[in-house]
Amino acid sequence: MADKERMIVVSNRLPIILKKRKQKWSVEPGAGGLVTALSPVLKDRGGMWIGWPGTRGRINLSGLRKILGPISEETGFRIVPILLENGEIDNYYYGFSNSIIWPLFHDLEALCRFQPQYWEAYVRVSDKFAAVIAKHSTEKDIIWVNDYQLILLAGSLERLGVKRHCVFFLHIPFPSPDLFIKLPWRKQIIDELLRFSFLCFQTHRDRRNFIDCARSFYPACRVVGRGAIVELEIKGHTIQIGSLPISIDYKRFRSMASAKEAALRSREIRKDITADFLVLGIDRLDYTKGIPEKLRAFARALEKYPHLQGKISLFQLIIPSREGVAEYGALRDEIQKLISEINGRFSTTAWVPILYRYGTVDQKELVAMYRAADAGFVSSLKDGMNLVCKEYCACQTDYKGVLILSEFAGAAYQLRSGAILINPYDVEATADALYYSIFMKEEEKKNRMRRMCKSIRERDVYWWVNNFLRAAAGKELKDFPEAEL
Ligand code: GDG
Repeated sequence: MADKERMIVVSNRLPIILKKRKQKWSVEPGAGGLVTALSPVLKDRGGMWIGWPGTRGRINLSGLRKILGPISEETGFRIVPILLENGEIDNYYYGFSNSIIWPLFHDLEALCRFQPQYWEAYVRVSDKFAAVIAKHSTEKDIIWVNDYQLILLAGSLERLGVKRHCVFFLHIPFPSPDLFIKLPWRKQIIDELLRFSFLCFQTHRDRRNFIDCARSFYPACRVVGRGAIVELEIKGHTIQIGSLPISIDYKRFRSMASAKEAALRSREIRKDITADFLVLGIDRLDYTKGIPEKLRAFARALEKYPHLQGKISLFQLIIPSREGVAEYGALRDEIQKLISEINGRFSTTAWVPILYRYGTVDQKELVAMYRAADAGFVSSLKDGMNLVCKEYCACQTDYKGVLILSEFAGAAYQLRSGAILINPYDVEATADALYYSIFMKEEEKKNRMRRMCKSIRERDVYWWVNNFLRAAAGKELKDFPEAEL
């Protein structure tokens, strides 16, 4: 494959923010790490991004295309929307994707709702995506499919009789065979994933789980090679299977955090907070993020080490997410109840233990918050990677911040030499980790943070995109210190 082949990125959601005000639609480019990393590649090779704009209800497709035109000029690549009917949103998106695959792949099978109509919609929407991709692409393009909502896409294209070079990245974990086996459509999912020529996971653990699951159906399959990319000989053909940790635009976060504006704003934040030590939690509202576990551990630290009372506060920002799924509403209520119980128990006239905000902030404010915090606290019960912890490190311009990180986040392996790793289910040990992070010597804090920053800087999101595309093209990886990953 030549370097400059066109790239078609496909993901459930388009990297744009669509808003409707007074019956009029407006659109802005999204600001996520994936779009920042892929934009230069898409501009360079040419190509497009295909996905759902996140809209519900009746919307005029030609009107939407008109407002997407100028945005495509701004981003430098075309944006092609796929509209979903209400039933498809309920059964494919909230149903199969977020009430089956999401909980199961995060080891929470008790939350799965194995409804047959969810599977039917999942197949139908994949076929719908395939028809649009077939129309907009040629055999020479590379089709980069992202994430768990679109596992069937290579198969949908094949069934349409359309030959395409399809590669896949899974942003979430892949479960072990014991859990995966519960899925009624387990064999279909394995067979469909095996249709991609390159399949890539966040960590070695996820890749090993996938290979173990594939082996349970095809015991004669064989893994050749070792390291970040291996070959899997299975069902009479060979596919490449990788493990490459996604990352952030380190330089961008670092330079934003180093700016005067961020310094001023972070000082303002600290002035408003009476505690000496500020712990920061930033999570999407999701039961996989271990937010109640984090709050309980924080409360336990206050109880176990009473001299921390008045000295330490947790600022917890929660980003609204999947408000259409019942579990998420219940989780929000549980979190709010816990916060009010903890604050009710410990607050004084001069100090509030947990400061809480439900909503989003702009990226400048986010960076100022990262910079202002003495510790970042990530307590995921399971997480594909977790970018928040990498962003927190990138914003520690003085290297003085401490990262408390769940060992169940994909990032734990890469950051293990600097983070304080915790098991979020272990409330006592997590409370002790908090205590330890407060009283850690400055020199140790700096050494740990320097090690993490080095690793994130060397393996940023550009490194990830380049190596993903090199592997997809069958080339050697670049700047890959095997020993460290
Ligand atoms: C999935 C996987 C994997 C958050 N609040 C605001 C805001 N954010 C941004 C953060 C960060 C992103 O959202 C969250 O990313 P995470 O990786 O932490 O988590 P998921 O959303 O669950 O992502 C995960 C990821 O995909 C990538 O593969 O790492 O494991 O679950 O970038 O900065 N951004 C702004 N305002 C906010 O209020 N601007």
